[in-house]
Amino acid sequence: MTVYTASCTAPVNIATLKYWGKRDKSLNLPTNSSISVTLSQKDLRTLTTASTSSEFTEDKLWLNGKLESLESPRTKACLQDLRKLRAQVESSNAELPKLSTYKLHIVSENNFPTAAGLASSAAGFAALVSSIAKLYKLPEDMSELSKIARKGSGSACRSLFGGFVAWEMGELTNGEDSKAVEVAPLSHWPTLKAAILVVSDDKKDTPSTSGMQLTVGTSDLFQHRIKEVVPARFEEMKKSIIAKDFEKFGELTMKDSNSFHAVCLDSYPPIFYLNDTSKKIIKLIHKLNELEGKIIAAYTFDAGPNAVIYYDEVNESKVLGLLHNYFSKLGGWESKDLTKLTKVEI
Ligand code: 2P0
Repeated sequence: MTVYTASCTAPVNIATLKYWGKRDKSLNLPTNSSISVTLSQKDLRTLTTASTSSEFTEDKLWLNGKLESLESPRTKACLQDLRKLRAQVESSNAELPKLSTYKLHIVSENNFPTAAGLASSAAGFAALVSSIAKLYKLPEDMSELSKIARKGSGSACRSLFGGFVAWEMGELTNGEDSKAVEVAPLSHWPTLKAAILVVSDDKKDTPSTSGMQLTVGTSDLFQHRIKEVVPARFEEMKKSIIAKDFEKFGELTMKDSNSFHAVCLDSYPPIFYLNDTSKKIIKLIHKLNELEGKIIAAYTFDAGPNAVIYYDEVNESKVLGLLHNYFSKLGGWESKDLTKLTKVEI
Protein backbone atom coordinates (compact mmCIF):
# COMPACT_ATOMS: atom_id res chain seq x y z
CA MET A 1 0.00 0.00 0.00
CA THR A 2 1.39 3.43 -0.94
CA VAL A 3 0.94 6.05 1.78
CA TYR A 4 1.78 9.67 0.98
CA THR A 5 2.82 11.75 4.01
CA ALA A 6 3.82 15.32 4.85
CA SER A 7 4.45 17.14 8.15
CA CYS A 8 4.40 20.78 9.11
CA THR A 9 4.60 22.86 12.24
CA ALA A 10 2.77 26.13 12.79
CA PRO A 11 3.36 28.52 15.67
CA VAL A 12 0.98 30.48 17.85
CA ASN A 13 0.36 34.13 17.00
CA ILE A 14 -0.53 36.83 19.50
CA ALA A 15 -2.73 39.67 18.26
CA THR A 16 -1.60 43.21 19.01
CA LEU A 17 -4.72 44.57 17.24
CA LYS A 18 -7.51 42.19 18.17
CA TYR A 19 -9.96 40.26 16.02
CA TRP A 20 -13.28 40.29 17.87
CA GLY A 21 -16.53 40.00 15.94
CA LYS A 22 -17.73 38.18 12.82
CA ARG A 23 -19.83 39.51 9.99
CA ASP A 24 -20.21 35.96 8.64
CA LYS A 25 -20.05 33.12 11.12
CA SER A 26 -19.70 30.19 8.70
CA LEU A 27 -16.86 31.78 6.66
CA ASN A 28 -15.24 33.42 9.73
CA LEU A 29 -15.34 36.85 8.12
CA PRO A 30 -14.38 39.48 10.70
CA THR A 31 -15.90 42.86 11.50
CA ASN A 32 -12.41 44.42 11.68
CA SER A 33 -8.88 43.90 10.39
CA SER A 34 -6.27 42.72 12.91
CA ILE A 35 -2.50 42.53 13.40
CA SER A 36 -0.39 39.93 15.18
CA VAL A 37 3.13 38.82 15.96
CA THR A 38 3.91 35.16 15.31
CA LEU A 39 5.84 33.51 18.15
CA SER A 40 8.65 31.00 17.95
CA GLN A 41 7.79 27.43 17.12
CA LYS A 42 10.44 26.25 19.53
CA ASP A 43 7.88 26.25 22.33
CA LEU A 44 4.34 27.12 21.34
CA ARG A 45 3.52 25.20 18.21
CA THR A 46 1.37 22.49 16.64
CA LEU A 47 3.03 19.67 14.71
CA THR A 48 0.74 18.01 12.18
CA THR A 49 1.34 15.02 9.94
CA ALA A 50 -1.12 14.40 7.11
CA SER A 51 -1.20 11.05 5.30
CA THR A 52 -3.33 9.81 2.45
CA SER A 53 -3.77 6.51 0.64
CA SER A 54 -6.24 4.87 -1.72
CA GLU A 55 -6.63 2.21 0.99
CA PHE A 56 -7.84 4.55 3.74
CA THR A 57 -11.60 4.16 4.27
CA GLU A 58 -12.46 7.36 6.18
CA ASP A 59 -11.02 10.75 7.11
CA LYS A 60 -9.59 10.60 10.65
CA LEU A 61 -8.05 13.15 13.01
CA TRP A 62 -6.02 12.46 16.15
CA LEU A 63 -5.49 15.49 18.37
CA ASN A 64 -2.91 15.05 21.13
CA GLY A 65 -3.27 11.28 20.84
CA LYS A 66 -7.08 11.23 20.96
CA LEU A 67 -9.29 10.36 18.00
CA GLU A 68 -11.49 13.44 17.37
CA SER A 69 -14.63 13.87 15.33
CA LEU A 70 -14.11 15.25 11.83
CA GLU A 71 -17.74 16.28 11.65
CA SER A 72 -17.06 19.91 12.54
CA PRO A 73 -18.14 22.13 9.61
CA ARG A 74 -14.92 24.18 10.07
CA THR A 75 -12.58 21.23 9.51
CA LYS A 76 -14.79 19.95 6.69
CA ALA A 77 -14.63 23.35 4.96
CA CYS A 78 -10.80 23.30 5.10
CA LEU A 79 -10.54 19.74 3.71
CA GLN A 80 -13.04 20.51 0.95
CA ASP A 81 -11.11 23.62 -0.21
CA LEU A 82 -7.74 21.80 -0.14
CA ARG A 83 -9.16 18.84 -2.13
CA LYS A 84 -10.59 21.26 -4.68
CA LEU A 85 -7.17 22.89 -5.21
CA ARG A 86 -5.51 19.48 -5.48
CA ALA A 87 -8.11 18.37 -8.04
CA GLN A 88 -7.17 21.42 -10.15
CA VAL A 89 -3.49 20.42 -10.02
CA GLU A 90 -4.42 16.84 -10.97
CA SER A 91 -6.57 17.94 -13.89
CA SER A 92 -3.57 19.71 -15.45
CA ASN A 93 -1.27 16.68 -15.02
CA ALA A 94 -2.82 13.27 -15.69
CA GLU A 95 0.21 11.41 -14.30
CA LEU A 96 -0.30 12.66 -10.74
CA PRO A 97 -1.91 10.27 -8.25
CA LYS A 98 -5.54 11.28 -7.56
CA LEU A 99 -4.88 12.21 -3.94
CA SER A 100 -7.91 14.51 -3.96
CA THR A 101 -10.15 11.42 -4.03
CA TYR A 102 -8.36 9.57 -1.19
CA LYS A 103 -9.25 9.76 2.52
CA LEU A 104 -6.91 11.57 4.93
CA HIS A 105 -5.40 10.60 8.28
CA ILE A 106 -4.27 13.64 10.28
CA VAL A 107 -2.19 13.48 13.46
CA SER A 108 -1.81 16.74 15.34
CA GLU A 109 0.05 17.56 18.55
CA ASN A 110 0.31 20.76 20.57
CA ASN A 111 3.20 21.28 22.95
CA PHE A 112 1.14 23.62 25.16
CA PRO A 113 -2.23 23.44 26.94
CA THR A 114 -5.23 23.45 24.57
CA ALA A 115 -7.90 26.19 24.96
CA ALA A 116 -6.03 28.04 27.72
CA GLY A 117 -6.13 31.40 25.99
CA LEU A 118 -2.91 30.53 24.16
CA ALA A 119 -4.42 30.47 20.67
CA SER A 120 -4.25 26.70 20.18
CA SER A 121 -6.87 26.80 17.41
CA ALA A 122 -4.74 29.26 15.43
CA ALA A 123 -1.66 27.03 15.38
CA GLY A 124 -3.86 23.93 14.94
CA PHE A 125 -5.67 25.00 11.77
CA ALA A 126 -2.55 26.66 10.33
CA ALA A 127 -0.62 23.40 10.74
CA LEU A 128 -3.53 21.35 9.34
CA VAL A 129 -3.77 23.48 6.21
CA SER A 130 0.01 23.72 5.63
CA SER A 131 0.59 19.99 6.08
CA ILE A 132 -2.17 19.02 3.64
CA ALA A 133 -1.07 21.73 1.18
CA LYS A 134 2.43 20.24 1.32
CA LEU A 135 1.10 16.69 0.91
CA TYR A 136 -0.91 17.85 -2.14
CA LYS A 137 2.09 19.85 -3.48
CA LEU A 138 -0.05 22.98 -3.80
CA PRO A 139 1.61 26.29 -4.73
CA GLU A 140 3.11 27.92 -1.60
CA ASP A 141 0.99 31.04 -1.69
CA MET A 142 0.50 31.74 2.01
CA SER A 143 -2.18 34.41 1.51
CA GLU A 144 -4.22 31.93 -0.58
CA LEU A 145 -3.79 29.21 2.05
CA SER A 146 -4.63 31.73 4.79
CA LYS A 147 -8.16 32.02 3.37
CA ILE A 148 -8.60 28.28 3.91
CA ALA A 149 -7.11 28.36 7.43
CA ARG A 150 -9.43 31.28 8.25
CA LYS A 151 -12.45 29.03 7.69
CA GLY A 152 -11.04 26.70 10.37
CA SER A 153 -10.47 29.47 12.90
CA GLY A 154 -10.25 33.17 12.14
CA SER A 155 -6.97 33.81 13.92
CA ALA A 156 -5.38 30.76 12.21
CA CYS A 157 -4.99 32.72 8.96
CA ARG A 158 -2.31 34.85 10.66
CA SER A 159 -0.22 31.83 11.75
CA LEU A 160 0.64 31.00 8.12
CA PHE A 161 3.23 33.79 8.23
CA GLY A 162 6.11 34.42 10.59
CA GLY A 163 6.96 37.87 11.89
CA PHE A 164 4.42 40.71 11.74
CA VAL A 165 1.14 39.85 10.08
CA ALA A 166 -2.04 41.69 9.12
CA TRP A 167 -5.38 40.01 8.51
CA GLU A 168 -7.20 42.27 6.06
CA MET A 169 -10.91 41.97 6.80
CA GLY A 170 -11.94 42.36 3.15
CA GLU A 171 -15.29 43.52 1.83
CA LEU A 172 -16.60 40.69 -0.31
CA THR A 173 -19.37 38.42 0.98
CA ASN A 174 -17.60 35.27 -0.28
CA GLY A 175 -14.44 36.04 1.76
CA GLU A 176 -12.06 35.94 -1.22
CA ASP A 177 -10.39 39.16 -0.04
CA SER A 178 -10.29 38.30 3.70
CA LYS A 179 -6.73 37.07 4.02
CA ALA A 180 -3.46 37.37 5.91
CA VAL A 181 -0.55 39.36 4.50
CA GLU A 182 2.96 40.00 5.78
CA VAL A 183 3.54 43.44 7.32
CA ALA A 184 7.23 42.71 7.90
CA PRO A 185 9.32 39.57 8.32
CA LEU A 186 10.68 38.73 11.75
CA SER A 187 14.17 39.75 10.61
CA HIS A 188 12.89 43.33 10.28
CA TRP A 189 12.76 43.82 14.07
CA PRO A 190 14.95 41.17 15.72
CA THR A 191 15.26 43.05 19.01
CA LEU A 192 11.52 42.83 19.74
CA LYS A 193 10.91 40.16 22.39
CA ALA A 194 7.87 38.71 24.11
CA ALA A 195 7.32 37.13 27.49
CA ILE A 196 4.27 35.12 28.45
CA LEU A 197 2.93 35.25 31.97
CA VAL A 198 0.75 32.21 32.49
CA VAL A 199 -1.72 33.38 35.10
CA SER A 200 -3.96 30.34 34.68
CA ASP A 201 -4.01 27.32 32.39
CA ASP A 202 -7.69 26.56 33.00
CA LYS A 203 -10.03 26.35 30.05
CA LYS A 204 -11.34 29.77 29.14
CA ASP A 205 -14.54 31.13 30.62
CA THR A 206 -16.47 32.05 27.46
CA PRO A 207 -15.39 30.45 24.16
CA SER A 208 -14.26 33.04 21.59
CA THR A 209 -16.95 32.31 19.00
CA SER A 210 -19.94 32.68 21.34
CA GLY A 211 -18.25 35.61 23.12
CA MET A 212 -17.86 37.45 19.81
CA GLN A 213 -21.48 36.83 18.83
CA LEU A 214 -22.66 38.18 22.17
CA THR A 215 -20.53 41.31 21.79
CA VAL A 216 -21.68 41.92 18.19
CA GLY A 217 -25.31 41.53 19.24
CA THR A 218 -25.35 43.55 22.46
CA SER A 219 -22.48 46.06 22.81
CA ASP A 220 -22.97 49.68 21.71
CA LEU A 221 -19.31 50.44 22.36
CA PHE A 222 -18.43 47.71 19.84
CA GLN A 223 -19.87 49.80 16.96
CA HIS A 224 -17.53 52.66 17.90
CA ARG A 225 -14.62 50.24 18.08
CA ILE A 226 -15.09 48.70 14.63
CA LYS A 227 -16.09 51.90 12.82
CA GLU A 228 -13.80 54.52 14.36
CA VAL A 229 -11.09 53.05 16.55
CA VAL A 230 -9.73 50.01 14.74
CA PRO A 231 -9.54 51.33 11.15
CA ALA A 232 -7.28 54.22 12.27
CA ARG A 233 -5.28 52.01 14.63
CA PHE A 234 -4.70 49.40 11.91
CA GLU A 235 -2.84 51.90 9.73
CA GLU A 236 -0.98 53.46 12.69
CA MET A 237 0.17 50.11 14.02
CA LYS A 238 1.50 48.97 10.64
CA LYS A 239 3.46 52.23 10.44
CA SER A 240 4.89 51.76 13.94
CA ILE A 241 6.07 48.25 12.98
CA ILE A 242 7.68 49.45 9.75
CA ALA A 243 9.38 52.29 11.70
CA LYS A 244 10.32 49.93 14.61
CA ASP A 245 8.85 52.57 16.90
CA PHE A 246 8.45 50.62 20.15
CA GLU A 247 6.78 53.45 22.06
CA LYS A 248 4.03 53.83 19.46
CA PHE A 249 3.70 50.07 18.90
CA GLY A 250 3.51 49.48 22.67
CA GLU A 251 0.98 52.23 23.26
CA LEU A 252 -1.32 50.99 20.47
CA THR A 253 -0.96 47.38 21.64
CA MET A 254 -1.98 48.21 25.22
CA LYS A 255 -4.83 50.48 24.11
CA ASP A 256 -6.21 47.82 21.81
CA SER A 257 -6.07 45.14 24.49
CA ASN A 258 -7.98 47.51 26.78
CA SER A 259 -10.48 48.34 24.03
CA PHE A 260 -11.14 44.65 23.35
CA HIS A 261 -11.70 43.90 27.07
CA ALA A 262 -13.91 47.01 27.30
CA VAL A 263 -16.27 45.71 24.60
CA CYS A 264 -16.32 42.36 26.40
CA LEU A 265 -17.41 44.16 29.58
CA ASP A 266 -19.96 46.16 27.55
CA SER A 267 -21.55 42.93 26.27
CA TYR A 268 -24.79 41.91 27.94
CA PRO A 269 -24.39 39.84 30.05
CA PRO A 270 -20.75 40.97 30.40
CA ILE A 271 -17.80 38.76 29.54
CA PHE A 272 -14.84 38.78 31.95
CA TYR A 273 -11.50 37.46 30.72
CA LEU A 274 -9.12 39.43 32.98
CA ASN A 275 -8.74 38.42 36.63
CA ASP A 276 -7.19 40.27 39.57
CA THR A 277 -3.70 39.05 38.67
CA SER A 278 -4.13 40.30 35.09
CA LYS A 279 -5.11 43.72 36.46
CA LYS A 280 -2.03 43.75 38.73
CA ILE A 281 0.14 43.09 35.66
CA ILE A 282 -1.50 46.00 33.81
CA LYS A 283 -0.82 48.35 36.74
CA LEU A 284 2.74 47.13 37.10
CA ILE A 285 3.58 47.73 33.43
CA HIS A 286 2.11 51.25 33.56
CA LYS A 287 4.10 51.95 36.75
CA LEU A 288 7.30 50.72 35.10
CA ASN A 289 6.71 52.89 32.00
CA GLU A 290 5.93 55.88 34.21
CA LEU A 291 9.15 55.46 36.20
CA GLU A 292 11.15 55.14 32.96
CA GLY A 293 9.46 58.21 31.48
CA LYS A 294 8.67 56.26 28.29
CA ILE A 295 7.03 53.03 27.15
CA ILE A 296 9.53 50.18 27.44
CA ALA A 297 7.03 47.34 27.95
CA ALA A 298 3.53 46.65 26.60
CA TYR A 299 0.94 44.12 27.73
CA THR A 300 -1.77 42.39 25.76
CA PHE A 301 -4.44 39.90 26.88
CA ASP A 302 -6.55 37.60 24.68
CA ALA A 303 -9.69 35.70 25.64
CA GLY A 304 -8.20 34.68 28.99
CA PRO A 305 -6.24 36.07 31.95
CA ASN A 306 -2.71 35.28 30.63
CA ALA A 307 -0.48 38.21 29.70
CA VAL A 308 1.89 38.61 26.80
CA ILE A 309 4.45 41.36 27.39
CA TYR A 310 6.37 42.88 24.48
CA TYR A 311 9.64 44.73 25.09
CA ASP A 312 12.87 45.59 23.31
CA GLU A 313 15.84 43.34 24.02
CA VAL A 314 17.80 46.29 25.42
CA ASN A 315 15.30 46.51 28.32
CA GLU A 316 15.04 42.76 28.96
CA SER A 317 16.63 42.70 32.40
CA LYS A 318 14.54 45.64 33.59
CA VAL A 319 11.24 44.26 32.33
CA LEU A 320 11.71 40.59 33.12
CA GLY A 321 13.53 41.37 36.34
CA LEU A 322 10.58 43.39 37.59
CA LEU A 323 7.99 40.80 36.50
CA HIS A 324 10.05 38.02 37.98
CA ASN A 325 10.44 39.74 41.33
CA TYR A 326 6.77 40.59 41.48
CA PHE A 327 5.32 37.31 40.27
CA SER A 328 7.95 34.72 41.12
CA LYS A 329 5.58 33.21 43.63
CA LEU A 330 2.99 32.52 40.92
CA GLY A 331 5.35 30.31 38.91
CA GLY A 332 4.88 29.31 35.30
CA TRP A 333 6.30 32.33 33.48
CA GLU A 334 8.72 32.12 30.60
CA SER A 335 10.44 34.27 28.03
CA LYS A 336 9.90 33.44 24.35
CA ASP A 337 12.10 34.35 21.43
CA LEU A 338 10.17 35.34 18.35
CA THR A 339 11.11 33.40 15.27
CA LYS A 340 9.70 32.90 11.84
CA LEU A 341 7.39 30.08 10.80
CA THR A 342 9.45 27.45 9.07
CA LYS A 343 8.24 24.21 7.59
CA VAL A 344 9.79 20.82 8.34
CA GLU A 345 10.78 18.54 5.46
CA ILE A 346 8.73 15.48 4.56
C1 2P0 B 1 -7.21 37.54 18.20
N1 2P0 B 1 -8.86 36.28 19.59
O1 2P0 B 1 -7.14 38.44 17.36
C2 2P0 B 1 -8.41 37.56 19.14
C3 2P0 B 1 -8.14 38.33 20.38
C4 2P0 B 1 -9.13 36.26 20.99
C5 2P0 B 1 -8.92 37.64 21.46
O2 2P0 B 1 -8.84 35.38 17.57
O3 2P0 B 1 -14.23 31.64 16.15
O4 2P0 B 1 -10.22 31.26 18.05
O5 2P0 B 1 -12.19 30.32 15.61
O6 2P0 B 1 -12.65 32.48 14.43
O7 2P0 B 1 -9.73 32.78 16.10
C6 2P0 B 1 -9.77 34.03 19.18
O8 2P0 B 1 -10.70 33.70 18.24
O9 2P0 B 1 -12.08 32.47 16.85
C7 2P0 B 1 -9.13 35.27 18.74
P1 2P0 B 1 -12.81 31.70 15.70
P2 2P0 B 1 -10.57 32.46 17.25
O10 2P0 B 1 -6.30 36.67 18.32
